[in-house]
Amino acid sequence: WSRAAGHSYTKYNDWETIEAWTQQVANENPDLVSRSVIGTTFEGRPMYLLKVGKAKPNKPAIFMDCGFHAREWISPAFCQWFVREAVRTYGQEIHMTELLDELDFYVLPVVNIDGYVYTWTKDRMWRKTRSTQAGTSCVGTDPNRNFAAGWCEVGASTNPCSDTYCGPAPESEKETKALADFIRNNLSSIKAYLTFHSYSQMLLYPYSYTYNLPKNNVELNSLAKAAVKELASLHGTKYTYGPGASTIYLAAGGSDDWAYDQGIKYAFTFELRDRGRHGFLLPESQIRATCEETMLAVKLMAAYVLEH
Ligand code: ING
Ligand code: ZN
Repeated sequence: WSRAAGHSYTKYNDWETIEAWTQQVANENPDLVSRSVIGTTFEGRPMYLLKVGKAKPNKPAIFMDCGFHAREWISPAFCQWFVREAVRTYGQEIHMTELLDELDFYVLPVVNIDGYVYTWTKDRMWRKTRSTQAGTSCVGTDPNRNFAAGWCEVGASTNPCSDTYCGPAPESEKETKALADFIRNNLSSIKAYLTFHSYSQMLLYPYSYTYNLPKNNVELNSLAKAAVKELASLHGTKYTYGPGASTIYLAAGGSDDWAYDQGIKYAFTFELRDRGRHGFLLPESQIRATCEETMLAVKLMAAYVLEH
């Protein structure tokens, strides 16, 4: 198989390197990792999904995605880190072993691959997809405004030139459609949805499209509180947490709100480091600490989901 030459967990990897890595990590860990393709991006790139867990019938699952927004490079770095820690510590560390014995993690390392490639080649601050449409020369839709959750009602733009353009219709983007189709087709097993963005150091849960609170608001609040406390225990990194609308801003069409309304009772958006000093340009020297502390929160949440 092709080797992931130059891949490093403590550096930002370009798409070609991440693509080779998905194959390598699956090939090297056949009892824990399998790779599938859930769709194709606007520019024709395959969207790889890694299923991480020990084979066993009828397992519950947690869906995790990274790289919704092209410039948020720490996010794909975390998904890669998560998979590495899973395979590295399985059979070594009791908590991870139990999680992988009892749960499957679906990990989509980069959702918006075309945008990610564009940030490496043309514009480091690009956010949206790279889709084009008739009637405008502006490119791209905000994938996190493109879901059918109060779609385009608030905190999103109908202007194709805007960075928060909601798109011509919900799931108009091949990338969001592929993600939504996969979740719809696996709703009976998926117990939690975790999506990783940056930056702000926040742990958000529904809703972002309305100030209404989700039915299990009290439970989500206490789980978020426990997760950010666990995260802070490693390096003291402080996260705020709460419903998206009141914690960050009102914004419709987000994937966590959509997943929640599909019936996935544990839906969270992480806003990883930092709080703005470096912003989207988080130095590579912070990848390790960011990923290590985030692992603690994710493992706590996974253990909670397994018990409930
Ligand atoms: N933040 C998210 C965004 O898409 C968000 C915040 C989360 C909005 C959940 C809607 C739903 O704007 C970043 N940094 O992208
Ligand atoms: Zn984002």
